[in-house]
Amino acid sequence: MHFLEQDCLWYQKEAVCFEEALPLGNGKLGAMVYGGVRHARIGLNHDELWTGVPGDGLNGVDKSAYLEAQKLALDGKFKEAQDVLEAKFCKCARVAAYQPLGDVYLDMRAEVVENYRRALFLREGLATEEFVADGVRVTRESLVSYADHCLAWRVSVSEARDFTLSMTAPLGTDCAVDGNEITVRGVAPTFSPVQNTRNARDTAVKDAHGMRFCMRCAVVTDGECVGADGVIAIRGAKEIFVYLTAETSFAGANKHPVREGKDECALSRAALDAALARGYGAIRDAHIADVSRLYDRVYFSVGDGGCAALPTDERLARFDAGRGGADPGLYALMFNYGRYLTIAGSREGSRAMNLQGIWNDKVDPPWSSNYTVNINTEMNYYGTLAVNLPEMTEPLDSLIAAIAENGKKTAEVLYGARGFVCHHNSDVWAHTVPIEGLAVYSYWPFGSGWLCRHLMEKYEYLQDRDYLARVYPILRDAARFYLDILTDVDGYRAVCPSTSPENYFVVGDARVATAKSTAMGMAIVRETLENCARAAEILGISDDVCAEIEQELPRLMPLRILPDGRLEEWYWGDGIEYPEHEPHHRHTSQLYALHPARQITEKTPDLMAAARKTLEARGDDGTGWSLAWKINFFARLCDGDHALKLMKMQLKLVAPAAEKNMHNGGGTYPNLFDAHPPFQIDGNFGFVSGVCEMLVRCDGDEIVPLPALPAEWRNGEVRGLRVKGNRLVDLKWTNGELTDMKVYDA
Ligand code: FUC
Repeated sequence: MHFLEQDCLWYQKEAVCFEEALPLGNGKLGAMVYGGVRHARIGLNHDELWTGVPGDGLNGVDKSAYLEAQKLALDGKFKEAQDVLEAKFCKCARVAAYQPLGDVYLDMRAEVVENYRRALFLREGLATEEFVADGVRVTRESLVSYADHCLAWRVSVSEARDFTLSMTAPLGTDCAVDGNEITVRGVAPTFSPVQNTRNARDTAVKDAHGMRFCMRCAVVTDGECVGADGVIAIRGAKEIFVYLTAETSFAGANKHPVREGKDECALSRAALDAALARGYGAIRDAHIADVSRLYDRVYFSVGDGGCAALPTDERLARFDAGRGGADPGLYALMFNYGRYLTIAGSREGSRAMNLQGIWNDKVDPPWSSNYTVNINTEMNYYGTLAVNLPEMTEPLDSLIAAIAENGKKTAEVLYGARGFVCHHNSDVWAHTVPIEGLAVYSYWPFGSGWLCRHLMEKYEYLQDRDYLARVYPILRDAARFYLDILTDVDGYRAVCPSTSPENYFVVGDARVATAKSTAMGMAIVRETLENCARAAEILGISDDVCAEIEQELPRLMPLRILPDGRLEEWYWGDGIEYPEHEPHHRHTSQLYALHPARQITEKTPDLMAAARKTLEARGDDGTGWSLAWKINFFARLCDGDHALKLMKMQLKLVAPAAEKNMHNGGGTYPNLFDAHPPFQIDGNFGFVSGVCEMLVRCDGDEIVPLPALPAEWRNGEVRGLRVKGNRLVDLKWTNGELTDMKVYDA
């Protein structure tokens, strides 16, 4: 195996836990390759396998609670407003949980194992293993193909050996072995097992009335296959090919997975037959062509430290120990890994990536491995357009479309408003209601607005008018909702009450989240209205919503600077400045206007200074995604050195066995997955976006090269970054100075 410093992860040991295993995927089917000699394991996921069934989840909540809370907040009774919301509004259904599909194992006997190597080749999308077991040389290679809808696994041995193939599934109800094939069928529960309850699995399996799945694998070998006792015994094989397909009954966010479900058994059968007919070589060739075509669109390097010969976990440990300067290739590797994860996790026709992308081994995953849209889902796609993978945002478009549909009833019933709204959590059923819980996260009607910024941004990147025309009704409905709930607050128009995820201020001895208005809320409303107006202008549309927007925009509550120079997070309007409960909170929501929005720029120097002050007061520490967001903030502030400092913090090695406590600070696991902790994939993508933001800025027509180049990145090159206006940019720099810049049509 030839390891490359910037395009390859490799290890000298098999993975003993999820955070060491290596991810493969085609958007739908996800695989975690643990490797291993005696008991080789590949963990499996399907992006449609979630708990739950469709439903509005309203649980009888109506708009009276919101209106009552609004009145209280307008009277300065902030705690009382929160109490009302928590008693009567934040009472809707909780979201569904993303589920694991199962595992496939290949066992062999081995006494003495030598020269074990395990790797992931990003450019090819291949996971490999090689070792010598009792003098026999074994090589394995696995891939998950987009074109052929299957996982394919090849095992070659220098002398014939015996193996056993088996499959397990935590939600499995039925496992059938027939000759060279295993079929596992199962069904997900209709509710989400509660995180951290010991019997989550048992309860889940008892209520098996939800999404069905069927996974099948077939063995092709020069040896002999005997299927019996739930396993396939493979005798005297020098070569083994395993093909695996899986399908669920998911037929759409509003289709019941049982009554209106797809025929997962027939679909997985057809895919398996097709894979068997194609054969490994053809599947492999097409797969490499597919992945490398996407991967090769961008190249980035800030130098080669000659570290290819070091295993990735050792590289990370050395980097963390302060020798980062000697391994600049790790920045490129982390950037390339993020691009790889997008290619593996989000393809046309798949679901949008959730908190763990598509990779999850638990029936009770952290935060249900859901769509958390008060930053996390959006961060998953922060840099996708900039690294020129626009096709990979199609799953996000389709999630937004489903949310726009379901969020109409939520807007009407919970607010008496037109348009649509989504609160802070969603799932495969396009959940939009405020989940049962605390107002500090649950009462937050801004998810719809934040998601919709992607629609306008995608248009700006691609300049595709047809796309804009298609998504305009969604943008208009997002705007309509805010137009309807804006209310008079001290001479301005604001959303009252408002919260700022997920921080509190302190009133007396109470923690309170609900103020008259918030900086983030208003930044999202402003952006939504402006985007809708601009889209209408581009499309030559002039409707009632455009007229209302024109009237409301000048009256929106502005951003404010506090006496100490920071940006105000909450607006109370009663002359008191309430202290923050957690001054170093991981969310820095008040800076939404700086990033991802572009309301705070060089054109607003006072707000730029306030943003910097805010960041200084927040401090650098944070969870994985929090560090990644701060990289992007400092890039927008043109402070490359500070952005790099945060990158180094993000590249801190987090041991998988360490307590998964978010207050320990974020970092990176041995498999380079972002550590919130626990594993949460948003930080991987926030890192990618951070690199792009540091290297090129494009607000309107003007392209600014290297707006936040850190001093340490003295020499470097980037090719193929996409910017607005459907253009690509190549840059080269030496001694910190730009030496070459090319801008060309995409
Ligand atoms: C929000 C964040 C947490 C975590 C969770 C999934 O609640 O505050 O840090 O990212 O979402």
